[in-house]
Amino acid sequence: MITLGEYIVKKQADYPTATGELSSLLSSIRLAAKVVNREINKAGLADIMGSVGSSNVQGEEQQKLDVYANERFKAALEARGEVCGMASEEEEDFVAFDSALSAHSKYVVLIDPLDGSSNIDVNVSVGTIFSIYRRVSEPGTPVELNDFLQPGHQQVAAGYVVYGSSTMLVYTTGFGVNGFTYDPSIGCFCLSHENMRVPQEGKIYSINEGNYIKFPDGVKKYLKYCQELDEATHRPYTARYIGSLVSDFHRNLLKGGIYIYPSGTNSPNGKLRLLYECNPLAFLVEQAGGKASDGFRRIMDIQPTALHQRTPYFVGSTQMVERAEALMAEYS
Ligand code: AHM
Ligand code: MG
Repeated sequence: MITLGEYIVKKQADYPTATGELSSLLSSIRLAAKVVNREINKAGLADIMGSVGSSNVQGEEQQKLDVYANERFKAALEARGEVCGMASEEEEDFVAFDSALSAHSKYVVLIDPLDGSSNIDVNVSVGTIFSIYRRVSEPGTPVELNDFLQPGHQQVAAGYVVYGSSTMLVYTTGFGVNGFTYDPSIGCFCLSHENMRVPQEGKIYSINEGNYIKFPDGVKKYLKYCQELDEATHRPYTARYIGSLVSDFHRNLLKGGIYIYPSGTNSPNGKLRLLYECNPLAFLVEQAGGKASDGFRRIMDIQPTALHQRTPYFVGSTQMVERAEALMAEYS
């Protein structure tokens, strides 16, 4: 059995020039994930469910656990000084860590501390999504907005934690994707899914079909394709939508499938955030052999212009995403 801590150290040893900063940063995320996991497991018992009565920068109601997870990850990232700043879905501006140690760090972290948090009250899986970049400004100077507005292909590492029927941490540093399942009896994440690969073709499609009337024609055509009868291609496909991105993504990564959050008539860029949700999962899916697109172009090639920017999102098995893109090109 290999624990996540051992795995991080082992991988660092493969790179003699590595300074250990990234390893230490990943260890901080691992620690915060355990603390957040403990709280989520208690939801329903302690007074930690429900809303705090305030909204985040996107005007969405903040749940108590959103705020808690944001504070825990922020504290863990700041404590050891391996990160010079953090941007979070829950905060309007990026946060600069200004201790002497932090200011000289070369990494920034972008995070959705608790994705799908509206599902907590009903005991459905939620997740944390994180993304790590090397800063572009000079270490030692204050961190800048430009350090956070980098295209996804510049990511150094990315991952997610899914707090589900078991809790898992899945991450990549650009050399494949590995998954670790949390064993609460020993308090460790243990390597359970080595070198994860997403099937090129799948049978699951995940989309909030209640919004059908608002979808672009290309998406409507793709949904029709998914629902047609054709034995050779195993259609009709199966619809699965948890409404918790990390869980939907995780299932499709393991089984093969496509997740779509398209534009809508009132939301030209869809709902999901490029920096906190789409880019990190795009890095993971590409590392696993899959694809992530906004319907027309590679997600990780989009140059961000704002911290909380949204984008339509098509992610999963390569052949499924490519078919959806072809229909988008033809009809949308
Ligand atoms: P959140 O970051 O506010 O939790 O929103 C993101 C979530 C995703 O987890 C999920 O896939 C999506 O919103 C569901 O949206 P909808 O309810 O519109 O289908
Ligand atoms: Mg989210």
